[in-house]
Amino acid sequence: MNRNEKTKQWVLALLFIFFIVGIVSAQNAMTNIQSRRLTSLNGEWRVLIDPVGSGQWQQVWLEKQPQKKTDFYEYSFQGAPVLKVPGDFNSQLCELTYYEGIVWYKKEFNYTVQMGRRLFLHFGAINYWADVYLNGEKIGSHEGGFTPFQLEITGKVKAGPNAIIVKVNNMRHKTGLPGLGYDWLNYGGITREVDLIETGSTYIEDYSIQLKKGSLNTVLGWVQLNGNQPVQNINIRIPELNICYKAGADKDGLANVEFSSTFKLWSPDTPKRYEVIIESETDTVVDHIGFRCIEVKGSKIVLNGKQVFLKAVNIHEENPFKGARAYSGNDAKLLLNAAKELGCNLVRLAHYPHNERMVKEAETMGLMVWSEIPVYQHIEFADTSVARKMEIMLKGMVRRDRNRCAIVIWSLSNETYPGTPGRDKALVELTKKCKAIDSARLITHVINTQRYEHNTFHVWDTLHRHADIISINEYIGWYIPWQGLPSATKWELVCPEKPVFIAEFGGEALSGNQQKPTDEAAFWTEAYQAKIYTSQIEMFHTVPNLCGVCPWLLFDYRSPGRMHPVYQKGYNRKGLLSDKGEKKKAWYIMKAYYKGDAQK
Ligand code: GCB
Repeated sequence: MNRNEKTKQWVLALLFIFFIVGIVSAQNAMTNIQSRRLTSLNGEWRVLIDPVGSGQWQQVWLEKQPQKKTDFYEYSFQGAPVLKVPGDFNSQLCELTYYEGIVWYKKEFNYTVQMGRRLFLHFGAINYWADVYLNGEKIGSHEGGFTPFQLEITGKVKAGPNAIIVKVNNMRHKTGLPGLGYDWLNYGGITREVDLIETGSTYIEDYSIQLKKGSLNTVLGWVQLNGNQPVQNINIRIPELNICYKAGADKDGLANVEFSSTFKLWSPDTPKRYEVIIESETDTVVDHIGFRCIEVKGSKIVLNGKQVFLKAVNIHEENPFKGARAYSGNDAKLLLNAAKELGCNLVRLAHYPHNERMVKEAETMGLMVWSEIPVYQHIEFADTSVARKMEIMLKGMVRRDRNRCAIVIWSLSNETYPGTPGRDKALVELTKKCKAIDSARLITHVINTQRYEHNTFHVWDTLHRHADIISINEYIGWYIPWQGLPSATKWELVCPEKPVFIAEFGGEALSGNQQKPTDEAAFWTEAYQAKIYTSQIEMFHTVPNLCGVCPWLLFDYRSPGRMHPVYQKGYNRKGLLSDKGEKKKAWYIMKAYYKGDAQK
């Protein structure tokens, strides 16, 4: 290798390191922030809309002010429009409806940190890239639209007003997660809460308190401290059960936890949670934790020792009535109440980790949760940065919700293609990593590449071998016509011993549309959609080891690629409910199936 080539390699290596550092420069967020000392920075933030990226060279984070009479700057937050945080920007200003680009956000705050205390700036989620500045200095960046991150700002806050400026960019990218193409509105902005969190010099960063895999009475977990006093006594108290478990954190701040008790187990019928108090010598965190055991035994899914059939529904993180990204407790109740009314016991939160309230509310209401990372369709698996991003997003998702017993399934990919270079290697590695950080939940990959010929499904993708459940998306009756009697469908499975979950099926209908003819797809009638559902239900009886089904989806939702001017108007109309909450015929069919016909 000549000198020039060597130099080139070094430059490339350095660029790669800078890139990776760019992705991870924000810190892992502490778990359970609701139990911390919080100061909310939600509310109105000033914004500059920057479609051509000129804020970067103008260095808007410096907020330069004219000094001389001849000075001027072509930006200013003074007099700038305001947007609500949390909230996507697309639904707040008409001119941003389909915007994908840069918006600069600014918020001022006053805060006094006592000596010896620490201060963190915590973002619930920003879609998609974020560069964060405090008082003119860049303090970190983050990539990924659906997981929380924090930045430590101890020692950086001054007396009087402090200014946070965030460059938010929701532009799609080939090596992003998701990548370039996806079937939902790319809501950008500071979409979840922003908080200042004050802690002592050593705080409880994270903990895992869940039943050991396969056990109904033994908790196996750990507590992780962060700070200059790692060696501490730890107590885990569950007052209702008279439990006071004592452990010791080691020089790395890690304490192992193992204790047994007789728990009233969490399930959809009895969503019991206990107050759990995690105490170190310098910090206390309170959580409400449920205990349950989820397993695959043979070809069955077993919850707390009993077989369970997953009566599920797909949900996007959108408030249908507002046409906006969902984030609040009320948004969560609206979506989850509808799932309950349908008769569900599980919600598939597609296609990215939804906000924390959604998961907590589901847990309170007695809904199992399927949580997933945005590894969706066309992903550049061969790009080394992508594997790293998948891992970061997986860890972010698990870290935030590992104590949420409602979550029974981690889904690591949706509709990826076996021919894509690097796919198998990347996803098999990811599966191993997921098992290593959480062995007590089920893992799946959703696949739609099965062949459907001569009324037979050939489910052949070998990625299924790495999953606990075979999850299949199929749109027979909509994208692909039936090839015979649904009740005579045949199956050939790559792993015939595993449970099979139909993770998506359905078709579109415009609510209220009773137009004729009702037997042609191109008229978007409720009758046509209803027929798909009755046929699918007939077909379900033919699926070997069927462990559950999950219609696509609960409500019609915004998807700019759906541009039929009469029937779609920018909406994916596969909802059982319209975006106004009207029940389509298919809703009643699915509800009746869940009430009676579905396996118990
Ligand atoms: C799928 C995708 C889902 C789409 C749906 C559809 O297979 O997983 O995100 O929106 O099909 O409506 O076509």
